[in-house]
Amino acid sequence: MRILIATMNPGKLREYERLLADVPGLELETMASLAEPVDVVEDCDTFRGNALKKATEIAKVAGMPCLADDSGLEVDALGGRPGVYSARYSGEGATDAQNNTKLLDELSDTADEQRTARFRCAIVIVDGAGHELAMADGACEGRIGHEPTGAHGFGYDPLFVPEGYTQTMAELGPDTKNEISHRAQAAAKLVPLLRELQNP
Ligand code: ITT
Repeated sequence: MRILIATMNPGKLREYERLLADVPGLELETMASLAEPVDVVEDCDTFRGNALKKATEIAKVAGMPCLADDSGLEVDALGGRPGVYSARYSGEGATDAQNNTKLLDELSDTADEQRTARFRCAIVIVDGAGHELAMADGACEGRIGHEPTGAHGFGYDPLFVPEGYTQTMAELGPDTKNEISHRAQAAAKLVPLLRELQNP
C-alpha cells in the first residue's frame, strides 16, 4: 500500500518515516511526488477537523490514499492557546523562533507550577476518493520552560519539557520523542489499523 504523507514540514515527515517503519509493505510518498503544491486552508476549530480536511483535499488531487495530521500546543495558563493556531501563533508565516519568543513573552509572569501544557495530534487517513479509512489521536503532557534549549525536533520542542523529564524535547532527541510524543501515540494507534487495511 502506498500512502502520501501530507505535510510540508520536514521535521514531521522524518518522524512519520520512523513511526510507521514497522508496517509491512507500506510505502510512504512525500508531497514532492505531486505535480503541483496543494494549499489547504486549515480553518477548522479542531485538530481532527483540520486533519480530515487536509487529507481529503490532498487525496483527491493526488488520487491516492493520504495521511494528514494536525497538531499543536495547548497551554493551560493561556486557556488552551495557541491550539489549532500553533503554526501561526505570532502571525502568518511565523518562524518557530518567533512563536517561541511570543510564548515566553505571554508566560513571563506565569509561575512554574502553572506552566502546564500538552502537545496534541490528530491523524486521519483517507482513500484516493477522499473517504475516511482511519483516525487516531494522541497527547503528550508537559510544561513550558523559561528559555529555548536543545537542537533536535522543530516547533515548540526547545521549550517543551515532557512530564517525567527535566530536559526539553529538543534536548531529548528523536529516539525519546518517537517513544513519547503526541504524534507517536497517535501513530501507534494507527499501526494496527494500517495492518488491517493491508490484510482485510
Ligand atoms: P503541515 O501542516 O505542513 O503538516 P505544520 O508545521 O503547519 O506543517 P501543523 O499545522 O500541524 O503543522 O502545525 C502545528 C504547529 O504546532 C507546528 O508548526 C509547530 O509549531 C507545533 N507543533 C506540532 N507538532 C509539534 C512537535 O512535535 N514539536 C514541536 N512543535 C510542534
